[in-house]
Amino acid sequence: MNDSNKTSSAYPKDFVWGAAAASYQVEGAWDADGKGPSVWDKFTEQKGKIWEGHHGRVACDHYNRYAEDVALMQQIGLKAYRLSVSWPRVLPTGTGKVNVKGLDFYDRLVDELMAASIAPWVTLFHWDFPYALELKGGWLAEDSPKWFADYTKVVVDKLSDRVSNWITLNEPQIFIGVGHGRGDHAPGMNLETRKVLQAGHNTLLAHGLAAQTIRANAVLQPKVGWAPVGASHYPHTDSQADRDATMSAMEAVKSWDYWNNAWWGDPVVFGEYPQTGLEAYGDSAPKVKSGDFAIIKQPLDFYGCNIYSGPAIQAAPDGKPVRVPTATGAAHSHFLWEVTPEALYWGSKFLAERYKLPIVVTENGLSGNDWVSLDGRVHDSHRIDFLNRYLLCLERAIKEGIDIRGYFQWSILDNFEWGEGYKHRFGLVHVGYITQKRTLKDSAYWYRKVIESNGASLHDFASAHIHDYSAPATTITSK
Ligand code: GCO
Repeated sequence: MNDSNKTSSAYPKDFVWGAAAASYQVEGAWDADGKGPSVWDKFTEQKGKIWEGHHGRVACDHYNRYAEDVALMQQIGLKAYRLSVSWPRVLPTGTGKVNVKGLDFYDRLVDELMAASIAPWVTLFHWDFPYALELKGGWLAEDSPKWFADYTKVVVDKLSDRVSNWITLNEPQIFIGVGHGRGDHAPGMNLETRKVLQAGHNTLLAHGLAAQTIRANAVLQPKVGWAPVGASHYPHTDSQADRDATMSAMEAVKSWDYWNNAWWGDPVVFGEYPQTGLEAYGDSAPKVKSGDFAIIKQPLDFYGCNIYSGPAIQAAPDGKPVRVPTATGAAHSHFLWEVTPEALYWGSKFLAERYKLPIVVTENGLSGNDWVSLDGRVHDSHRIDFLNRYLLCLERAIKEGIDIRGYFQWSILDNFEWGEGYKHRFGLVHVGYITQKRTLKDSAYWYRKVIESNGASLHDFASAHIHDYSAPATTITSK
């Protein structure tokens, strides 16, 4: 069944169709023009930490090629570009003297985006913490929230006459949980839960102070949000029991990890840690000073979410959520993340219902092993199908009245994927890391049509069998 020639979609007329990247992953110029080292510059120097010993010293050389990259964004027809600012490029030692040349790079980048009618969405922290401050305790230091607020003011003073969309932190679940708990992200710590959660508490204070700083100093009326990555799931069947179990799985806080929604989102929106989390973490819960939650809980204009994949959930006989094993032969990315478009619908629905804020999908995309074919094109048909399915599920949320404001495809460029180095390609644009040659992938041309049609072209080849796609092998259904 096709409903091609559909001329409209449920996407709102002013929907923000964007793409994202992050400073350490694309900029390179790791020590150019006065930039100070970040914890990722240091972590990638350590043998065995990064696949094939890769690092971000050059990356996509976006620091020097930003004008060419913005021209490609314009060719794709992006309405917005989500960039992040490198804290140590702006403040080489994290506090004190501003590096004017470093700040000027972002000034030029924002001007280039404005000239291309692409709205700059600025993430203040996407993991490249100043190494000089790491030596002073990093996120464990009691002063870290203040350090972050002072850095925020430097960026807001420079860019807020043109930038009005601000994201404070990207994925505290990862830079705290994986960087300070598991240790396979920078700064590479393996701390006990109590210390990990204390560092996490400081990042929540940093978020709150940054939000206050933006609102107190921005020239243009700011819209402030953040970009966490929580657990996203979808129900194995449409039964009420499975739906309820799915929602409770997305609310849960597990004592053995930090990858959840509520531990991070509740303080920011409700001004308290969730009871489920306090029970799960017990004595390891952070010390909260009086007044902390008044700082952390700041009014937000949107709730960002990075959603890629999330397993199916079914209700056990007692109603408790049980993860459904991945079906044999299920589709997955190069990262081996299962392709689960329904998770984008259910994850957005859960967050919108819990936090009653407009939702912005701040990241979603597919890692592939793309290459330039003999015809000079990059035929990433899997990414096109992936994005089409996810965006149809996002449209379902919009149709049901969920206030979804925007979508940032991860990523505009193939880039440095943290511990995996350059193994995975997420870009709409292929980057030849030796030649730095850019090639628009087929998905870039496809995304341009989606943007031009405001989502209508998603229906050009949609199938009625979208949900068969994730049906476990044992229950092939035919509708
Ligand atoms: C993250 C980060 C991005 C990643 C992307 C793919 O979510 O881990 O925000 O920097 O590169 O999500 O993993």
